[in-house]
Amino acid sequence: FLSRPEDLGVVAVGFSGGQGKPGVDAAPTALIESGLLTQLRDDLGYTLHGHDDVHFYSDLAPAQDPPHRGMKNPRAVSAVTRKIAEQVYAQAREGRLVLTLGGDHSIAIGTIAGSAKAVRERLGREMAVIWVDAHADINTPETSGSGNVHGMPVAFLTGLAREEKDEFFGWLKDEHRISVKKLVYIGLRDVDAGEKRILRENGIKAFSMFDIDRHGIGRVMEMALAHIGSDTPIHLSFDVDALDPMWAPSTGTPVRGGLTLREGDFICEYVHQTGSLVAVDLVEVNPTLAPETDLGAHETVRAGCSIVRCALGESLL
Ligand code: 5AB
Ligand code: MN
Ligand code: MN
Ligand code: MN
Repeated sequence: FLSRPEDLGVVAVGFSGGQGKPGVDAAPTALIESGLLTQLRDDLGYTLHGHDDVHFYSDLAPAQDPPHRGMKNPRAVSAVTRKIAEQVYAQAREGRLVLTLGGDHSIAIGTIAGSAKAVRERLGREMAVIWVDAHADINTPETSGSGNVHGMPVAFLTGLAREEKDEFFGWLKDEHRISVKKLVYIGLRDVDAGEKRILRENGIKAFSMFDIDRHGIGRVMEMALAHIGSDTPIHLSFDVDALDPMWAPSTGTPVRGGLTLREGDFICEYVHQTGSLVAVDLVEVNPTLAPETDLGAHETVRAGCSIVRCALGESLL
């Protein structure tokens, strides 16, 4: 699906407004300083575009941002994700694979909106999304207990949550949205009661940790891809908290009993191998949250780099 598969558009997003803990905005710099982009260029042979700065979007922060429908920082998250959608779209419409380094998971409102629009325009196709996460991130503003938008991106992207006003995600149009039929979850283990109802009522395909233990990750990936259908462009949105805290402790909402690093890498390798990947997000690395020692932060950044390299084809022979 890519006209320039050797070209990689990079969007580095230092944004944390979709949740309450500072530090997740420092992730792109930490990932880049640990050598990720150099490896993608020198070892994997990509030509990089748009990687010169990490964007903090401070000019988009409104003076006042009181809650709306219970959402925290709604204007800031809406304005920043709108800008990210433009940045991702600008890379994707060139036929490049797009890598976004977050940032909290609210940024996927922008990354998926931008790539879905570009895929529709370039290929006349609907894109699929593989969402790898401990959480389903499909709360509507009304079902959310926290008001944190990083727990809502999938609701906005599928149209299950909607808003009229541009300043509260009203800028999201049909061209940006994805179908619930083309969405697959992997790694779920901490899903809110309201979210379980949404998944059930909409028949959304989800592979929980239980399914991974039962079938093994190889069989789960076969089933996930069979659900999406072969020959469908794929956007992979990888929340580092899908990994067990043993591998990725430095994240805002860790949940025990997760994927091994090897299982996470396998998911990415498998998706890369389909040849259908059009965009990848890596989100929720928070290098300032280091349980016990800074070793935790270092390990989490290392795990994040491994996930991205595997998604971009490192381990294929
Ligand atoms: B993450 C929770 N469901 O809505 C909520 O890390 C957690 O992007 C959301 O997956 C976790 O606040 C969001 C309780
Ligand atoms: Mn999560
Ligand atoms: Mn998430
Ligand atoms: Mn390749």
